[in-house]
Amino acid sequence: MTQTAHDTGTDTSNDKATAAASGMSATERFKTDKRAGSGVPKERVDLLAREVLDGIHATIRRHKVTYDEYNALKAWLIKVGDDGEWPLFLDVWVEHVIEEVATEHREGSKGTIEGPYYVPDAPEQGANGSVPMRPDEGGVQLTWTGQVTSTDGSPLGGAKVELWHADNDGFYSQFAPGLPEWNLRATFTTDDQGRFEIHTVRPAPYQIPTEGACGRLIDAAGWHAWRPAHLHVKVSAPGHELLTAQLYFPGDEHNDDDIASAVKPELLLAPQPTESGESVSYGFVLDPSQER
Ligand code: MBD
Ligand code: FE
Repeated sequence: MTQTAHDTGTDTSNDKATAAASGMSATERFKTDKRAGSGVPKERVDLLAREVLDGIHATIRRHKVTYDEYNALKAWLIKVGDDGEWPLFLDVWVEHVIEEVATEHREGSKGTIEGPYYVPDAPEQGANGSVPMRPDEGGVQLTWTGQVTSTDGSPLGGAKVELWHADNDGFYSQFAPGLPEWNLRATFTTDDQGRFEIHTVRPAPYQIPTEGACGRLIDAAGWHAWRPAHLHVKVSAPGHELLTAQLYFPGDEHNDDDIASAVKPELLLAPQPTESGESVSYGFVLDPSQER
């Protein structure tokens, strides 16, 4: 299951975690996932493809795009594929609007984008446990307690809280080589009061991989590659809509200029210092599934 630089054809001379391999690993992951969409109706493809092309044509006319610029675009699009960075590109610059549209009807907790580095079926840790980590895992210890409820206030026992996040160096297990398979990935199950208690470490601010095509775009446009430090979660319970979210830490300088546009004020944690690190309380309200 573990994706290594070697598996994905990326040339690295050692097995240490590198950012370059991560984009390519996300492509391999997506291809083996069951979620790749198919069967979009012809009418939708016609409408959407035509409107996107109309938008491109309008930009070309408005800004009198040259052959030099057209060829730079061609070369860059080829490079996105060669580098395996389509998932990274789409999740950083497009997914936030997909998520906005998909969840605008919700009354429960706000969510945000999934990003490219989710892996299903992380190890079960019960209602109260520690995320798998190395003995010398870097970062401040974080204790997170919370409750999962339905929009009517009833507690959701047996709800799943899947957590994944980068390590203190900004690397995700199974996407950067050299990390234990399930490092900083776990699944928690709420008790009969809907409660959970999670022990992990606080992740560091995160730079998306800059060695590939996305980095070239960022460079060429004079942007930056930073995302604020974040915890990823998926929260699910029978009869309820799946909530995909990320949680952020106050004071992070990139909360206001996340390259992936995925920060919302409702997703900010308020951690308190403790003797051994930090503790935080944050819970989730799930919307009942819509009847069809
Ligand atoms: C990430 O860790 C991430 O969360 C997103 C959205 C994009 C790239 C890397
Ligand atoms: Fe992330």
